[in-house]
Amino acid sequence: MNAVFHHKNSSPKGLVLRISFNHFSFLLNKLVNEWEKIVVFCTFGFVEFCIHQQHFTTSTAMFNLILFGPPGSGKGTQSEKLMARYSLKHLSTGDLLRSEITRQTPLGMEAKAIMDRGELVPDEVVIGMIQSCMDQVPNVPGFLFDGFPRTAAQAVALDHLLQQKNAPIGVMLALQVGEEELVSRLMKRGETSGRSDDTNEQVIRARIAEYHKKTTAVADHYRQFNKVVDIAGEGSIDEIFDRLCSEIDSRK
Ligand code: B4P
Repeated sequence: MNAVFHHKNSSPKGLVLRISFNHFSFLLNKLVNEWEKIVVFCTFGFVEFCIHQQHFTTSTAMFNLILFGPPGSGKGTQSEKLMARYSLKHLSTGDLLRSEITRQTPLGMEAKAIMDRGELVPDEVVIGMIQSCMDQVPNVPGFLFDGFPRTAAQAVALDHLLQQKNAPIGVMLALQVGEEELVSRLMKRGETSGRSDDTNEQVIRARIAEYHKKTTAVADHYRQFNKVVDIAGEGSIDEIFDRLCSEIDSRK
């Protein structure tokens, strides 16, 4: 500022011009110094904009649906009926993992130990399985994701996979069922299913706790795009199916 006061043009008008010029140079200098931060900021902004655009752009080619809910909420049961009605390609990570277990693959053996503790299989394993299944069926009317995504990282990965197809998630239907009802359904299924993760009440409760800890974040992710619809998941299987269908029909 000293330079301003000792400058030969020290009339009030000159002073104002000088101060403005100095202020402008200061800002320009700061801008040049901080250009790297600005480029990074703009890049992140652009990526975020693209993800938001993806969620608000409706594709006429595909309809993708996530059936969401805690273990035992009826995702598998309702998926069977939904894929029959809407000809969607059903992708269940639970079924894919159980098929690996049955075939006794190394992945299946590793997954079984994790599933028997009621924990989630690592993200990279399930994301890889889903990606390879999606690649195998390029021309389908849409996907019905059952039990996937189950973590925030899986949701972001799914968004990326669907972005490549220019076909975002149409809706997430979230089945709401009370904890005691979930435990009772899974214990009952355990009597006949042969599923080792259904026979022990402690494991079932651990799965429900894992859902609250890691999986509810997935609904928060899609809620920001206004894509989540809660569905009452107690009642007869057909009643719940009708509730699901009326939500889908209002969006297709
Ligand atoms: P999943 O196979 O996804 O199965 P689930 O959550 O146990 O059951 P679902 O909700 O499909 O219930 P269902 O219709 O069968 O997961 C199993 C395990 O795999 C996980 O714990 C995890 O370890 C692993 N896993 C899967 N996906 C993963 C991922 N993305 N990331 C990491 N790990 C993953 O219904 C249950 C029972 O209720 C059935 O017996 C059914 O007959 C009954 N039922 C259904 N609807 C009913 C109704 N309306 N009234 C009464 N009973 C009903």
